[in-house]
Amino acid sequence: MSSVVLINPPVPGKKPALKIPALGIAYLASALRNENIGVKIIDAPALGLDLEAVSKEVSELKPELVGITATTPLSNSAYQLARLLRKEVKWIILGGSHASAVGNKIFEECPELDFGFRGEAEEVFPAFARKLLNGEKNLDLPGVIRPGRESDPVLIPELDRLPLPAWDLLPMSSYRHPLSPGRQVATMLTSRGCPYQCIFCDKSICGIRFRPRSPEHVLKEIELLYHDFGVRTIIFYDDLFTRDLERVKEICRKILERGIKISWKCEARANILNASILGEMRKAGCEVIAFGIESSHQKSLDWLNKGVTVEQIKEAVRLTKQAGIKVLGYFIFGLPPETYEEELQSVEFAIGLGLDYVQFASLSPFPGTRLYDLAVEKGWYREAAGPAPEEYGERRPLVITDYWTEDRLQQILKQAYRRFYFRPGYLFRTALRSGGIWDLIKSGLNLIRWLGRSG
Ligand code: B12
Ligand code: SF4
Repeated sequence: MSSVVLINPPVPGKKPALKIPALGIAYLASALRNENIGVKIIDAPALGLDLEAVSKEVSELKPELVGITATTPLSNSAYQLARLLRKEVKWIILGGSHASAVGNKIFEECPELDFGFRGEAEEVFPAFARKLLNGEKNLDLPGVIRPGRESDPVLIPELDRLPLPAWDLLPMSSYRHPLSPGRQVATMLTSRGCPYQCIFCDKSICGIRFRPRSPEHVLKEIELLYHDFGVRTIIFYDDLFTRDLERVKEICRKILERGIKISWKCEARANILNASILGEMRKAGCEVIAFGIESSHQKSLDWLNKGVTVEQIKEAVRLTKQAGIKVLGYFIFGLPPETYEEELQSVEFAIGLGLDYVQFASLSPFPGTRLYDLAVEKGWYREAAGPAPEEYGERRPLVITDYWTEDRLQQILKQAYRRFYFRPGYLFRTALRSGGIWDLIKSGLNLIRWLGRSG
């Protein structure tokens, strides 16, 4: 019997093309286990479980405490689960980016919850769970919220003191990433936090201070994944992997030195890279870098407070491609400073830059962002499945203005995807790269399905 079950709730809608580890609850499971608290993880999206199947599994495990993680788009799914489990579980706690962003509001949205948690929980949650299981009364620890009690999000200052995620409790063989078909994939965070202030970014969990793990601590995890779990592709989801280029260089050097043959992807900002580090990254297995390009118009980059210029984007993409690394560009549509025609110019810009992949998404004011406050103030805030990836849940916030109606957004996204991906030259190059037309049909369609739906 496990005292605690941690759940990544089901994603409603279609089968997700992307299945990646629920890293946050894997960290928590590891911390609980270090304190000898029995714990199991149910990663419902990875296992393809729906709400009923998760509820059945929980009934069999009979935990006293259930912890659910949720982003805002998944909060409805988490709430439905809490309702289903209410009768059979003694305590239910919600953590993750939604609870961190909205705090006490989660209890209005879902009275079935007993507690919530704001921020990073590896250090507090085991102590909290222990107190709860021991029947103690004073449970008001930092980050813990309950109806009527608010708390500030907790940030862990020193990441090297955290245990590695409990990889052995995750359904590793279920994970896959369309950019690496057929390979065992894992995700990692080698740092947390980012000092930039893009208006659409939710800082309520990782905060604005860049907190790196040391290269040695990072390598410990890479080696574990490589040797013990057969991982051959790692996706680094750090907010700002390239904040400290000396650290990146050291990580690359150690990967090579230890003979680890992995391919990896990271996210980067266009104003930070240079040719020399890109060369080191390529040698160490970096295959794809994703840049938040957002728009080809400087007025929009400024409006989004990106802190990047169009010239820097062009240069970063040129250098990355020159280093032999593929480029994925994220773009945002439905930007109030832009017209439909200007957004089409961003698509031509993406084509002109020779991007290998793009993801186009609608502008979304998530709680916890400056954009959210602005959207509420201007009356632009709407919640809808809308022109958004249905696999990301039904609670997607949108910016809807007199000009950027849902229909117009829908139309631009469709047109943009068609224009970028269904070019004969692009399809031909992708077919060559993926080993021929049949491989493209097998793996490439999955890729296009993912690119067309996420972001
Ligand atoms: C990796 C990632 C993804 C992956 C998801 C992988 C997965 N299976 O989880 C992919 C690419 C699919 C993705 C998609 C999306 N993402 Co995303 N993503 C991230 C990213 C970069 C890292 C998440 C992560 O692994 N963090 C590391 C772990 C350690 O943190 P954690 O999961 O939050 O868990 C900690 C705490 O939250 C807490 N905790 C978590 N769960 C629980 C549960 C309990 C019981 C307790 C006590 C504590 C607790 O303790 C954990 C350990 O410290 C974050 C940014 C960030 N810095 O967190 C954005 C982020 C979570 N994503 C975000 C968004 C908006 C999206 C999308 C809508 C895409 C988009 N931009 O339009 C979709 C929605 C997906 C969905 N279904 O929810 C926002 C969420 C904002 C919000 N208010 O919800 C974030 C915060 C980005 C941002 N800064 O704005 N994402
Ligand atoms: S979007 Fe990226 S660069 Fe901008 S603030 Fe968030 S993490 Fe930092």
